[in-house]
Amino acid sequence: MRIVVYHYWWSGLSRCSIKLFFLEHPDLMHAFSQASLDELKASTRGHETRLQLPRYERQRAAAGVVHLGLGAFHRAHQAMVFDTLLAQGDARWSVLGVAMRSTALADALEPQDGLYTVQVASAAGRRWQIVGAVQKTCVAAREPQLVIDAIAAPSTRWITLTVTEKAYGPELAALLVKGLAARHAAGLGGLTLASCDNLSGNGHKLRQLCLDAAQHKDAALAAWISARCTFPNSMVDRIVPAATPLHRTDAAAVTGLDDACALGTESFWEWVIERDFADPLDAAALASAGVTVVDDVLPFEQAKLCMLNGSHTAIALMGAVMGLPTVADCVAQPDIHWFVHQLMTGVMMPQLRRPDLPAYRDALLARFANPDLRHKVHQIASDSSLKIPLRWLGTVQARLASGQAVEPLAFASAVWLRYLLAEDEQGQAYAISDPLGETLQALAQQHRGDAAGTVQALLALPSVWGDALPANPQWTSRLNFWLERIQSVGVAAALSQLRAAETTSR
Ligand code: CS2
Repeated sequence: MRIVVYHYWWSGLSRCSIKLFFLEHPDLMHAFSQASLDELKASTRGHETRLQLPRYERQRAAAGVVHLGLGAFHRAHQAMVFDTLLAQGDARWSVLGVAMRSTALADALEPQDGLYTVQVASAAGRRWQIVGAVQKTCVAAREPQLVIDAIAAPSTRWITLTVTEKAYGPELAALLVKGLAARHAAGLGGLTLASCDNLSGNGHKLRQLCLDAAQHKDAALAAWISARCTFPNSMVDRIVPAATPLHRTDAAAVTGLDDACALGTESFWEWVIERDFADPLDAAALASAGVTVVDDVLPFEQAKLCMLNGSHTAIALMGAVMGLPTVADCVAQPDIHWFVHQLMTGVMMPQLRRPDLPAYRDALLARFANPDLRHKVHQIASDSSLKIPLRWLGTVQARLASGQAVEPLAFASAVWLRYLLAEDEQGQAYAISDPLGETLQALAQQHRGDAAGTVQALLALPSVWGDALPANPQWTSRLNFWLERIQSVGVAAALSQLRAAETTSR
């Protein structure tokens, strides 16, 4: 079958026709597993141009990495770095992928022997890669002892985490500390615990969380963690939208295999991590796979959190309210493109230290415009009550402290308040996925149509705004102003007004 596909491909038949062929003949599509990968390797040897396969011997050694938070991002980012290291012959980097709660992905990967296909799309075209780094999967909520045993296994050297902002709490700490306690009791060496979540000082936060929990349990354990385990701060970057059925049919058209876990991403990726490893030799290993190892990650982390994630949140909220489905649809609107360029150039860049910020900004704008990603605004808008403080509010506070205007971010914050009505400007309802969702939505509904009342009620949430902002008259009056404009004329017209005002004031 695969030979037939390759023949079609080379003979100029479009992927689209091959996709249709598979849709008509699903029975001819092979299930995906190590055995079918081996067949594919044999039939394509020497002919890989747009399809890259894991040609190393998989499952030779026990997993060296326990990853918490198995999802699309890990599979298209850290797991692909580990795949490169495995392909270089370093067998220590295969992964036990732990989903924290949801069982679907872990259970779909298991019969596929952990294998999945990633479509990498850029202006230069598309390519596909089958990733072999994930050796096994499990679910922490269902099999906690498996995770604890894996953390305490002699082969384990690293724990990586993509558990999202909201998971940095007692439950995560308890799981990690149980595993580390078992490791300590077994007399094994320490680990590198690398948080890959979009938090500032993510390593420091994780370290504090673990040490606080360990201290409660056993002071000797806390001392061992502090002395033997490391928690490097890091910045991770790659845009990885949630997988859709289209990724599955696209991948099948190329591989002839039915991959229930296929996903897509962009060609850009970055992992900048502090030189702080339980095994110092890991710095060279990671660097050989394209990771940037630095002494201070802060300039990279702040630039990414503000310029990429901060813009993302603003774009997503505007798009959600205006009824624009994807990030690319949003930045194709000239006023939204202007807003993002202005937010980065005029507001964020002056306070950032990453080298060559204008080039970084231009690359970000091009990445946002990538039409192949189909990155849904509602995916990014989820958990905004946790993302806004990390992505926007440091900048707002710095600007208020130096007497500067807060305009672009006051506008974006007003859009968030409008977003909380859970209905776009065409009257289409949407779900708000946020730990504070019910409270936020109830407050927005209660004050519907009353800008000042909405601002007052929603600013009274210290977990989002802290204590100083709600009491700042400049901040509250600009929020009132923009929410009133958005309510009266809609986001697009209010945005044109902002653009006209900012252009004349310069
Ligand atoms: C996004 C991030 O969903 C979101 O909040 O801003 O997932 C973003 O795509 C990644 O951080 C890119 O590296």
